[in-house]
Amino acid sequence: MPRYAGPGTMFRLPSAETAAGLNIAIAGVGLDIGTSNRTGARFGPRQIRNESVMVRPYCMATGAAPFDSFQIADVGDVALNSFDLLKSIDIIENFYDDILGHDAKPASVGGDHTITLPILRAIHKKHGPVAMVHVDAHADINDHQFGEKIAHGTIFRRAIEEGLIDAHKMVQIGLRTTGYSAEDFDWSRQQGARVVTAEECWYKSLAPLMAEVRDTFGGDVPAYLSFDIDGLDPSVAPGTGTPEPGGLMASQGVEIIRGCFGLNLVGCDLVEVSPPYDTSGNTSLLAANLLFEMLCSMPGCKRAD
Ligand SMILES: [Mn+2]
Repeated sequence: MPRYAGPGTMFRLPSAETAAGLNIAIAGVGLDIGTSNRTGARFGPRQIRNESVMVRPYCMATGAAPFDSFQIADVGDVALNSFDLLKSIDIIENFYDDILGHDAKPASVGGDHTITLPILRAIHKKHGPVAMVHVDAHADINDHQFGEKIAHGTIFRRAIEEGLIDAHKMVQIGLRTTGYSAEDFDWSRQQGARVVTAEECWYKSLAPLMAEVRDTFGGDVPAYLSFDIDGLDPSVAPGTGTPEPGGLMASQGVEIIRGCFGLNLVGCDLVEVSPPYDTSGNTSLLAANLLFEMLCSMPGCKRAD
């Protein structure tokens, strides 16, 4: 598959030409022409790779050892057409068809949230509809943005309409601030999704919520974790295109990801890091650590006794 291999690899892992022989393929998708406001997420994969060099191989809290558990490599970045969103969507879907054709699970780094739609289209062909854990400040369920059906704020409506997600097994966590109408989050609820606003998360551990999610989803149904960094508060993750105040703490983001262990995760993504707005590098550093936690939550990841 055409790809761009940037400098360095995620977590200093081996680089691979394809996902052949891998359990998990880490891929970068530097798309940011689906954004409605500030761009820059195209630089996410390379900056998160840079900041990932200090991520060590063992999780001290859970004992998880993803690199002892799985064959994981960095398969590089999807070679996008930065002039054409719809062509890029098709290019991404083809890239993920190839990863999934090798029976590898994709762990993706965006890029803006538009990338999740073609990834889910590819996953649907292999696994059918997925259960969804969606962390975000926004529901991303607009019918259109500026008249466009595909953009970073419409993808979960498209994915539900296309049957890619089982909306009765969907939870959206961290939604908040201002909407285009007071009913903005209701469409998700009408489809059967559970909406957990940021206010419902304030001052709390999210471990009990995730225990409920595991009960609802079960351990067999294919599940997907889509983590928009803007679900977290701008005080911990300012480097993103559409920051919103009153978001989740970094520790709550970690709890959500750790709480996915026990689900049958078939893929995950971390999106919307925009390095030009990440002047300290800390948003990318946090993103690298969250991506590591996602690997730790993949089914079958070994834990120390
Ligand atoms: Mn989003």
